[in-house]
Amino acid sequence: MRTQIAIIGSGPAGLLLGQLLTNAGIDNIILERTTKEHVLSRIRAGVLEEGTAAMLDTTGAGGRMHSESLPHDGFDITFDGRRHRVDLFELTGKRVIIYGQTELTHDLMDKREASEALSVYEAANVQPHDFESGRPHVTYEKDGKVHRIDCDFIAGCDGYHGISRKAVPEKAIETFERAYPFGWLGIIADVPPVGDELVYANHPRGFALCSMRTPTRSRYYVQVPADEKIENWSDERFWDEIRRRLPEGTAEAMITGPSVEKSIAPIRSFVAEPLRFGRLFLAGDAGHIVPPTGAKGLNLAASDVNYLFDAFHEFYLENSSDGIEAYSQKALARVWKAERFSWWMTTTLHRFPDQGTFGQKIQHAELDYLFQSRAALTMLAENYVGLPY
Ligand code: RFL
Ligand code: PHB
Repeated sequence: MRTQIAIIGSGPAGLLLGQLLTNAGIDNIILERTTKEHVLSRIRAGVLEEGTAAMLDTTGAGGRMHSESLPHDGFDITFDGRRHRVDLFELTGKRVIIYGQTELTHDLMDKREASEALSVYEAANVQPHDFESGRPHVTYEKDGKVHRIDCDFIAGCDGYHGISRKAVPEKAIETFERAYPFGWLGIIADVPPVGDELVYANHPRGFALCSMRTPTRSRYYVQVPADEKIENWSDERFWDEIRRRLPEGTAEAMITGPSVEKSIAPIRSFVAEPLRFGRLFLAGDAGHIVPPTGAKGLNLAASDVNYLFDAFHEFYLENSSDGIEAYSQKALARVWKAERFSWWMTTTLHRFPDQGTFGQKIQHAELDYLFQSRAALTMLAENYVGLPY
């Protein structure tokens, strides 16, 4: 088989890239390790930047997002028993959009099926080859046979645990990492959200977040130790804990119910440099991870894809390699700013075991300052709604 771009991974990065390429008449094949149902069963991001939503629109898959998403003009931060609003729209003229990653992925998969571009699910042992040469190819196994796809370029959109980054020789790649001493225990419940907007809580017992998917489906998180076991968390314990971390009025307004999903996500910051190795490109979680506190992971996958699609478009339709040469540098410049913001949100809102009383006082002063200074609050707001591409 031959294609122009072989895409590894059918998450948001791979699907967005695939659809933009297909719409531009650039041939591509997506290879996905698991099944469509498995990809859709993963509960992840909920907050889209306007730029990400605009990209979904550009692919032609934005219809359902327009009718079902919830635009948010702001969110709240609570500390010291008080609730403070961050008015994103007033501070930046922009809002964010609540639309689950599952829904976005679903819409892109439907669009891809309608366009008849090829996606191979349950492709085992996917392996990129010869990407440092002019003749890259990818092999995979399916139904007991080894298949080979010859291509011009390989897009590694296979997430943090994927094969693309691992296929790069160690001496060609540098990685930067920070692991945090906590995880997020998250649940989904079919109950109305506690309010119209998200609530991020800094509390002596640890961080908590009240989010949502729809007016009848809530998403809640609490900070737990990194080695915490999910079996220790009954629904009752979860609801009891999150209520304790919220101001009285908010806790009282919370409607509880049985969880339909419950899991613990590790929290880390990670960047690989560069993001291009000859004819192999990394995009999305394959190249970088952010802690979810700033809601940036999926949005960064989208901005990488924006640069990468432009690069391929320039190559095939304008006969120029400039975009390809510049991809890594352009994408990393935006990635590092989102890394900084996500690290800052995480540091400001979580309890750290080794923080001590000095650290707590500094954190408190930081939050106090934030709500006394329009400049400080604007810094938060313009990062949260998304920096320009
Ligand atoms: P994905 O979604 O991990 O998709 C990668 C795909 O590649 C496949 N794959 C392979 N395929 C073939 N061969 C291999 N060897 C393969 N190895 C892996 C996988 O099966 C998968 O289908 O990466 P992508 O596309 O880069 O998308 C990134 C986002 O998923 C991620 O950044 C976000 O979910 C992060 N995130 C959030 N981001 C936001 O922008 N806003 C949020 O509100 C937000 N909340 C979150 C989050 C992530 C969370 N978790 C669980 C880590 C909340 C949480 C709890
Ligand atoms: C979510 O709804 O899953 C969510 C929202 C905001 C975040 C992280 C996750 O910062």
